[in-house]
Amino acid sequence: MQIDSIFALASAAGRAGIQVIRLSGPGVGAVLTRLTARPLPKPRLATLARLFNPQSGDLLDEGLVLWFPAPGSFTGEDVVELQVHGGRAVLQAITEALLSLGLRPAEPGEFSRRAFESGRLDLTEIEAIADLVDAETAAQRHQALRQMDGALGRLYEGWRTVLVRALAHLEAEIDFPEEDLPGGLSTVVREQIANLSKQLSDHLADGQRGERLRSGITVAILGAPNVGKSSLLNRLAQRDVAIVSPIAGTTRDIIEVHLDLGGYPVTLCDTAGLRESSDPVEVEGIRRALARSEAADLRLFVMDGSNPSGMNDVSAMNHRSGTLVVVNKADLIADSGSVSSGDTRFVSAQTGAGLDGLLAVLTEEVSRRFGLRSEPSLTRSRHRLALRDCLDHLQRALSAPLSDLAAEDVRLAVRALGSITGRVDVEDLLDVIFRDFCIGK
Ligand SMILES: Nc1nc2c(ncn2[C@@H]2O[C@H](COP(=O)(O)OP(=O)(O)OP(=O)(O)O)[C@@H](O)[C@H]2O)c(=O)[nH]1
Ligand SMILES: [Mg+2]
Repeated sequence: MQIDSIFALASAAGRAGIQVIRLSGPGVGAVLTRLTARPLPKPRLATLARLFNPQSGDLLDEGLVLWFPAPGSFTGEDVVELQVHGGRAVLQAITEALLSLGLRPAEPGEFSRRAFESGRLDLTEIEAIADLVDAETAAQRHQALRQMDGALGRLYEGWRTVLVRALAHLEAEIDFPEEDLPGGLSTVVREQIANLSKQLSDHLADGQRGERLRSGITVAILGAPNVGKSSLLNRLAQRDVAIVSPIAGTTRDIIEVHLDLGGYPVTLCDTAGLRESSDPVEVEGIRRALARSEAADLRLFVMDGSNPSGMNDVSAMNHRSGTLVVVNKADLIADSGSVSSGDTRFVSAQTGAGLDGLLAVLTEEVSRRFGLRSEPSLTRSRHRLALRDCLDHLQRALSAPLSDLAAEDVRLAVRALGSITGRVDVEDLLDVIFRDFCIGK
């Protein structure tokens, strides 16, 4: 099969000091010699060169060129990187030259796909590159880097190896049965499968921390009308996002702001005040508030400290996991009794008192629930589905009445695990994964 050579802008488009154009495929070495009108430079060393249009001889730009001969490149193919001046005219001129030399523009994700197909990277590592590019906070960056380093892939490959071994054992037993063994699984294989099932279940019961860290953690602010929820949101966001007024029932829609909370990506949601109402718009707002609070990872239940009558429902809320109680308007309370303790924080959205403490507690809670652990976490629902599938087959293997049936289930379990790193026939999966990549990656 003839493999085309491709190219794409690898850096962001627009005016910049430098832009990087990446070329990959069997023809790119020849293309570089034509562009520079010089022999190939030393591999992997930045070399200053002038680039010409080989047809017209027109000078395109002057820049650094890098030559990565296969297989020591990102894609595993011959790769060339042109570091030229940023800007449209340069890009346009070089694009025309590359097209005239027979290269074609890369499809989204095509460089990464080639890296996978040449065995340079497994799927979890490639997904990690996408996550790193999308990372907005430090914790997201750390998680992506760890996965890119292959930690998650190694964990799953390790499990797959254990299963492949168990399968070999099982098949040997089927081919060479011992007279005195009863049907079903031998003790050794049964133990191996049961052990692995336990590890898989533990890994799956992780509170979705890896996925949450990737996509963002939701914190809902809720409470009765007029207690200062919107004021608190504005304070925490450090801008005037939500309307604040002394009229109870001001907020109707859910208002979201994105924060970097100590390195964690957090979406903070202000909601309508909770109360009995006959106004249909307010009723809908309250319905939305409750739904969002249900779906949120954490809740800030806000109360008005200057109005003790509204403090009744605290005990109910306080016992709900993932809920911090915030007593607002501390500036209106006489000093005694307004001491933050445990999950109850006294603050004033008006003066800002107590907010640092609230932020610290919130960050600590987010970090405890969603921070990186020593073992890698799964980061995508694609992984979760494959692991569940694997676990189902293992459970079925354990209860199979005949070893042949058990073996078939173990084979399917191996396949499910392999689909995470791409160690099986996953052609249909690939399209889904690479489709979301941007061009040049
Ligand atoms: N003294 C004092 N007043 C506050 C404080 N926080 C909010 N307020 C006032 O309380 C009133 C209600 O504030 P909002 O932030 O609109 O309250 P809310 O909970 O969003 O109200 P709804 O949207 O109606 O549910 C406004 O007049 C605010 O200025 C505070 O810490 N101290
Ligand atoms: Mg409000």
